Amino acid sequence: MQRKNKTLGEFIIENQVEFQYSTGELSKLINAIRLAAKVVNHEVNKAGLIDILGGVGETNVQGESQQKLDVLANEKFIQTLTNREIVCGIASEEEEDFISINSQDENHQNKYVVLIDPLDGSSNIDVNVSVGTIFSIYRRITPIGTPVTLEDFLQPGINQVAAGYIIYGTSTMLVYTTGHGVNGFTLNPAIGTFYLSHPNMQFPETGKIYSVNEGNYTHFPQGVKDYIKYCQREEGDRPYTSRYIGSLVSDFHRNMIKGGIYIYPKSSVNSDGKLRLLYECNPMAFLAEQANGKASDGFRRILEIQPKELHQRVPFFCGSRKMVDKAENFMQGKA
Ligand code: AHM
Ligand code: MG
Repeated sequence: MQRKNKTLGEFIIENQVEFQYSTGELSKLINAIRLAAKVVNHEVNKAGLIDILGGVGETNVQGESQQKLDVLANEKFIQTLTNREIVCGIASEEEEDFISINSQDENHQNKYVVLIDPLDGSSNIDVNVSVGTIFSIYRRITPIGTPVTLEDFLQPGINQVAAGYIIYGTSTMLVYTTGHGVNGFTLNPAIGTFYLSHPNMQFPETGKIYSVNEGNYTHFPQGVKDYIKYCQREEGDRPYTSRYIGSLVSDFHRNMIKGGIYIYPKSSVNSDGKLRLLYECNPMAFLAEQANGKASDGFRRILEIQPKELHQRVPFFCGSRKMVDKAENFMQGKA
């Protein structure tokens, strides 16, 4: 039984003690993410007040126009993690290449690399709709004390040590896993403290919500079209409710609490879908599995995909286990 009013700081320390051989490095890293989350939260909250909205006239490596808060969030996370000398490398959705930290320093003993999507769903910022930050942590595979290489980042999702997201919503929450379940912490903005508000989060086995951008319906594979029709049919507990925010973190968070499925399939215009395996799908898949949910590309377990490049995209089906099973059956022509 969790004590009430437990803070994220207390939770991190308690859980570190539980791992006998823990050096505290991962705890320090999660603490650094907690700090960066508060800084970005502050910026996101004042977005409507000051003139920092709108594109900066640059496009990111995916060829999409960047908004100022994306840039800011990217800077804040990289700065916080770099200044605290807590990781040996960072890869960000907003950066073309990975960043090697203290790569010249032979005494540099940090063993973790972090992958981040600093501000996901950024098309929602200027309309005051929830956005999020997604992070994913791996142990490097090249020797400690040498510069990180691409292979340290191109690890399958099953190798993740921790993953989580921050949702800047009606409340700001930090939700994460270190492979021992999923816990959610809500920020009290008055004192800048995250409190454990959602211990041991679990996807309901099944649900009644489907989240997919139906505007792209004509471009979807037949399996997805058939699954959408299945969701809409009046039969059993259907029709389901359609809810799509267009902000992965928010759609995932709602579906985890209420039960549902999120789908971003491939289409005739995007052969691999839109979402990035390393920055979006792997961390969400790790969280989903830790919360009794499931994540797939329609055919394979997301966490077992061997990444080939940093900004690789992949179709994504994620949520309540039975719903993902059903959608997979449609994709595989078994329904
Ligand atoms: P982004 O990383 O450029 O913000 O894109 C990712 C977002 C997800 O949060 C969201 O689920 C999806 O893109 C929405 O895409 P679409 O507008 O094509 O439905
Ligand atoms: Mg994104």
